[in-house]
Amino acid sequence: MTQELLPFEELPKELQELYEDMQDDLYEGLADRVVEGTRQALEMGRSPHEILTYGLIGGMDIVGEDFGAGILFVPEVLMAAKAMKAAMEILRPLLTQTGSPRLGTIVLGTVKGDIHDIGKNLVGMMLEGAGFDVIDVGVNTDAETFIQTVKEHNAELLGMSALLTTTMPYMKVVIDRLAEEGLRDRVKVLVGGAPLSEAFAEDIGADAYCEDASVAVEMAKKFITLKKNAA
Ligand code: B1M
Repeated sequence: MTQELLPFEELPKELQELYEDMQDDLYEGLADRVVEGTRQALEMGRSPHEILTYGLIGGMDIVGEDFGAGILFVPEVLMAAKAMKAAMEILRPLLTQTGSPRLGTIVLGTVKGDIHDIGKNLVGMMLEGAGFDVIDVGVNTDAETFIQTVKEHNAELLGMSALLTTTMPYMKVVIDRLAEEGLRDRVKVLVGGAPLSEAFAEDIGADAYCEDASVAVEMAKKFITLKKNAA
């Protein structure tokens, strides 16, 4: 996932058309066709990273724009999300397969009030593939669940996702509870989600803002290496 991608315009014409068709099919919520396109791209030897970026996330970006503009509504976006998830299931084994030793444990969830989980799931798959044990606490997760799960699994890392401007402040509630429990020093907090920024992450006292799944993997590895070196 961290390898360089060819710019879209430099891909063979046939492949550009395949990804554009996948984007259209995702927009229309045609899960079977998006799955078929994903399989076809894999058969052509394309990487999961490229398929995700151009075929799936590219399509979901257009859905997001039209949703924001009032052209698409919740039922249509749900269909698109379902199609995206179906294709992600095809890529899951490729993204999670790892021969690397276990690096550490991360508790990962979408915060209270928020049910968006596509980005979180993708981050989870990538972390798993990089060698992390991922304890996924799901969506709409309150602070107590995050804290209890961190304790239960003795996790070194906590990852939170938020896609709404109304739910992102809840990340600070979780970080504050972590401090109250005396866990803040030993648990590194990674946050991500489309409306977040570096400045917001810093403001709420998170350890890292992860713009995408690759950055999440990079940051998680960095913190584990620092911890091992300090031991
Ligand atoms: Co929602 N929604 N939605 N939605 N939705 C957004 C977020 C929105 C921007 C759309 C828009 O208006 N343009 C808007 C938010 C506006 C705002 O707050 N500023 C919005 C809204 C308003 C809503 C509702 C309120 C709509 C309503 O009911 N009126 C409602 C809220 C429900 C709730 O949560 N309480 C709602 C509902 C839904 C659906 C259920 C229909 C569906 C979600 C289905 C699902 O997830 N199972 C949905 C979807 C699909 C979207 C958009 C279109 C796509 C999100 C997505 O999956 N992107 C979204 C528009 C957009 O984001 N442009 C939108 C693809 C995914 C791979 O990217 O999640 O950003 P992303 O994840 C990335 C990075 O952000 C990062 O890495 C990921 C991979 O690279 N990352 C992390 C994410 N989490 C991380 C955690 C980490 C690290 C990195 O931890 C370590």
